[in-house]
Amino acid sequence: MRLQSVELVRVAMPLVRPFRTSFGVQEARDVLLVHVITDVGEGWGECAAHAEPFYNEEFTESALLVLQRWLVPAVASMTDLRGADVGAAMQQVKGYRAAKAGLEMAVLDAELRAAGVSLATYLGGTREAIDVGVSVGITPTIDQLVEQVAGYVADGYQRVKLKIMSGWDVLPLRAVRAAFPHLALQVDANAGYRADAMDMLASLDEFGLLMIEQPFAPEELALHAQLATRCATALCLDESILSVVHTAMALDMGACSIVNIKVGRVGGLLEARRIHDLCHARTVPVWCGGMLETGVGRAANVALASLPGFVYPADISASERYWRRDITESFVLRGSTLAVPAGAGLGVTVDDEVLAELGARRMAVDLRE
Ligand code: OSB
Ligand code: MG
Repeated sequence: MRLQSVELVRVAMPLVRPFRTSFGVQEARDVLLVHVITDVGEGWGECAAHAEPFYNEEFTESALLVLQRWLVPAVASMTDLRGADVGAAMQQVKGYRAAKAGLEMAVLDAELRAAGVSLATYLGGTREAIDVGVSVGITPTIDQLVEQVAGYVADGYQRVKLKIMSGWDVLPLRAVRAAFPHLALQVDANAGYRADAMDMLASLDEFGLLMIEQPFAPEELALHAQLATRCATALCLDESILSVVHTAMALDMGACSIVNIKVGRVGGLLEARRIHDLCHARTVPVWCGGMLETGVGRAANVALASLPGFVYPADISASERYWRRDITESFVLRGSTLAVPAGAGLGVTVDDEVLAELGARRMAVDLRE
């Protein structure tokens, strides 16, 4: 296989409701898609970066530039292109893992479509549907939070993740737990706390949470390990986990006992699978995180989450939880699950008309270095 042309598609997609976390509020996503045309057909990928560098260092514009200037030319120079080799070809570029993930995804999609193999099958998926939950942002009032959670529970979601931050932790949790005594509940701090929150975080044991996700800064592995010895609730890392090496380090240090795997944070589907494999071999449970993806990235996430080591519900909700209209077929909730696409590649089709209606900008990339 070889690349014939690459198009980067940038589209502003308003969220159905604003999403507030400890690092800020998002009202729309600055979506970047990678569209490759190869000698065997086309493929699509999604770069999960957001408009601002608030979740991590990467942001959409930076990813766009790095793709144009270095990543696409590196992959375009490969004459015997295979998705499995894309990661190594991009190794010279440090970081920009969401950009790399988007390009690798597009090449894999093209390769697997041509071969007639679904991404889930290629990755080693073992389920036809995956358990999912919903990640609920910080709301103006506790009443509004309880109301939102009630709406998602009515939709069918059986697991809810609440975003927490300093000033929005024990009280909102107490209210949601009182309203839903048996709901599978977990929290995510997006690295918003410092060491002085240790006692409060340990006290969250009273709420019977599935896990506490990323309370401290990404590099604070020792602090996470200290908290792990002080509370009964399992700790999960998100922002700290950038690769399989980071995963082994965090596990060896006792900084977490559960791992959130995100394709865009770790540089691609195949690194994500390596993290899954390491954790599976060590009997460490993993689950699939989300970055408010469109149907393209969602399809990849759902395929990944069909691997056997993904044992907690994924942060992959139905399309309607994010978008008034998705750019692919919608993912629809069935009970508290989503069906794994069975079609070749990602198994979804990008709707050019919807992209046009949304005012997408399509940019051809110069393939030469
Ligand atoms: O920390 O998991 C996170 C969204 C954007 C950035 C970071 C995170 C999230 C979510 C939403 O929690 C998950 C989703 O529904 O896509
Ligand atoms: Mg998180």
